[in-house]
Order: sequence, then C-alpha cells, then structure tokens
Amino acid sequence: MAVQPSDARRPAQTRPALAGADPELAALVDAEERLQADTLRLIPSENYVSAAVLEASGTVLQNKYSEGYPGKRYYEGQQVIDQVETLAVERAKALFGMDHANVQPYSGSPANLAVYMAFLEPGDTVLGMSLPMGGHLTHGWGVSATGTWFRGVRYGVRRDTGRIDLDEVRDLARAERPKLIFCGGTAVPRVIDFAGFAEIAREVGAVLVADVAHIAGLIAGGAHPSPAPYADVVSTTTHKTLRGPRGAMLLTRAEHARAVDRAVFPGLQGGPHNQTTAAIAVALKEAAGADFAAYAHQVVANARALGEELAARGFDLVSGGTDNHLLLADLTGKGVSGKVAAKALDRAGIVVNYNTVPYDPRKPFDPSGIRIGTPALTSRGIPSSEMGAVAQWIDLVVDAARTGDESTVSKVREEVRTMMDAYPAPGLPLA
Ligand code: DSN
Repeated sequence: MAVQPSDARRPAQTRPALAGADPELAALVDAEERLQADTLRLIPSENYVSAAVLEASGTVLQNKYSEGYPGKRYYEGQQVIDQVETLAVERAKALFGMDHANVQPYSGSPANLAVYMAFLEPGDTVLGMSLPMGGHLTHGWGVSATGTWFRGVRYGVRRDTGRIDLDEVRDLARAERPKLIFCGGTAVPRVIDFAGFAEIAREVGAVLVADVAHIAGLIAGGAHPSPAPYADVVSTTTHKTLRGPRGAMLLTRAEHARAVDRAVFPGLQGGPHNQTTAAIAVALKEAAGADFAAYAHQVVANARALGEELAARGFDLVSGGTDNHLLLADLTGKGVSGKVAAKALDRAGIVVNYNTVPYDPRKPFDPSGIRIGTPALTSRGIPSSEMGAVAQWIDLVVDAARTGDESTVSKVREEVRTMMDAYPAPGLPLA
C-alpha cells in the first residue's frame, strides 16, 4: 500500500469546474477532504461513503422536481426519476425485510416527525428514551417539536447496569398509555430488544417505531438483530453505519404504508432530493453484498476490542462495554470533563464528541462523557489489532488534557497521521 506524506496530497484537479468557478469554496472542500483523510474519526454516527455513493450524490438528478411518488407525480419528465426511486425502494424493502419503504425523508428528524404526523394528533403521548440517557431529540424530548407538540414521557437506563430496563418501560407504558413507542437512540451501546419492546407496545395498543439510524448497517450486515419481525415502523438515516448519503428512510408494515407516505409528502416535505435517492440506492446495493456483512461484523469486533483496551486503561464505560459500534466513556474518574477531553483529542487528530452519560450531574454542553465509535475507522480497513494503539492515544491525550501537556497531544497527532496514511479512506480521491 502506497504511503504518502500528508503534505504531498494534492487536490484541485479532481474538481476542476468547482476550482475554476469558486476557488475559495473549492479550497474549503479540499481542506475538509484532507482533514477526513488525516484524522482518526471516531464519531459513531459518521462514516466514509464509497466513491460510487459520492458520485451518485453529485449528478444531474439534482436538477429534477418530482413531488409525489413513482407513477403518481405532480411534475412531468419523471421517466428516469421514477426508476431511480423505485430501485431505491425495492432495495430497501429487500435489505430490511419490510413491506414498504419511503426513501424521501430529507434526514432522520423529518423522518421521525413524519411518523408522528402519520399516527398522532397534537397532544398525544409518545414514550421514548430520555435524551441524556442515550435517546434522540425526536423521541419526544422537550426542546424538540416532538416534545412540544406532543406529550413526551421517557424511559432511561438502570443506574447499576447502564442498560434499558424493560420492566420500567412496561410500567411507564401501562401508566401513560402512549400511542407511539420509540426504541433505539444515539448513545445505546447494547443490543436493542425489539421483541421485548413489541410485546409492551402490543399490550398498550401503541405503534412501535424502531429508530435504527445508528445500527442500520449492522442490521443489514447481520451484526445486530433485525426489528423487521417486531416493529410497525423502522426509521433510519442512511449515512451512519449504513454508509450511504445523508438522508433517511421509513420502512413499514403494509397497513401503515399509506399513512406514512402521506405524512412525508404532502404532509411535511416537497420534492424529494433525487440525487440523494440515487446515492441511497447505491448504498443499499453495497450493503446487500457479502463484503458489507464482513464490514458490519468488523465494526462490532473493533468496538469490542477498543472497549476492552480502554477498560484495561481504567476507562469507565457505560454498561461496561458494547455489543455494537459505539462506546460511551464516563471521564469523571479521569479528572476531566467530556468537552475538555474531546477538544484535546481533536487537537491530536482523534475526532469524538462529548456526550452526556446516564445520570450525568453536568450540563449537556459540558458533560462527563465522550462517545466513541468504530464505523469510520473500520471503513478504512483498520483492524482490531490496532485498537490497543488507539486506546493508548486516547488515554495519553485524556491525561494530557488534565495536565495541560500539549507536547503529548502534538506527538499523538503525528502518530495518528502516520496510521491514517497507512489506511487510506474510501471515497477520498485526494487522500
Ligand atoms: N446526530 C446524530 C448522532 O450523532 O447520533 C443523531 O441524530
């Protein structure tokens, strides 16, 4: 594998039209590309798309309006667009084993809002995971429209195990009678018990929505159980472990197809972003391949290995480790806040996000934890055998953040660059 010094990387020729028309913007894109090539990206919701997905997302499909659905549009000239969307829909249904797929939501939050519109009236009750415990804003959290226009009630995780307690979920559901129950979240390091949630939803007559945005790629690759037999609706973004463009999908049972489609369009959105739909279709084809199953399992293997290496260095991991692609570390015992650690790690070329941990005494803008994930590094082909080095860097930098030792931060920065040079990222022509 050719290893180049990072300053030898050369941009511009790959985007000649952009470089000519707007050099300032072209330079920013080049700079972002180099940043993505040179850094160890550990944000669990990020990834590297393939060159094919990148190409599909930057095409003349951009130029078309197509409000409506294949065969039922409000604009003419849909001879090709209908085929593109149908391809994406059919691939989504096949990959996730659901009756119906809507690939038009612009991203995860609009997708989830469409679910509310399909099933609830304003003021109705939704039961979702508390945001600081690992849920998502759109699962009925107060500052979101979903917690303002609807009545959000929340479950969390047990203080002693860091895991969801389905007995608590059942008790809440029985007491609050939600119309909608969300399972899934943004900082849930353990397997989601879709069957357990479905049993509760059935008992109280609620619609069960599995928000699998984080783990969609793991499900597609067989590295996490599927919600298909249990959920009424599966909501997912397409750009996380699924490794597609920034977009979203709603998959449903047949009986909910019409309500969900009407909520997405005309309920909430106008014309779909056809260039994104095309790139979703490509990502779904990639995700159906045998290579992707190997990728999904390697994401989990890397996260487990990294968790073990971090735990061996005294990191306090929520729930003790991981079953999936992410780790949540409480840094209280390390003597730094999540934000201070995340900023130091960023200076060292290790990109994570600061995150609340369950029962966090600190505020969300400066919480106790950091969230770490392995989807992007696994896309670079970085194997489990490197997780000791990664954990060592994280440990060194977190300690350097505590002591103000910037020379260690700089030293790690160079070591990270060397490793990144050895594992080129997909889809980065300049890397
Ligand atoms: N922002 C996403 C994440 O980082 O998990 C969730 O929407």
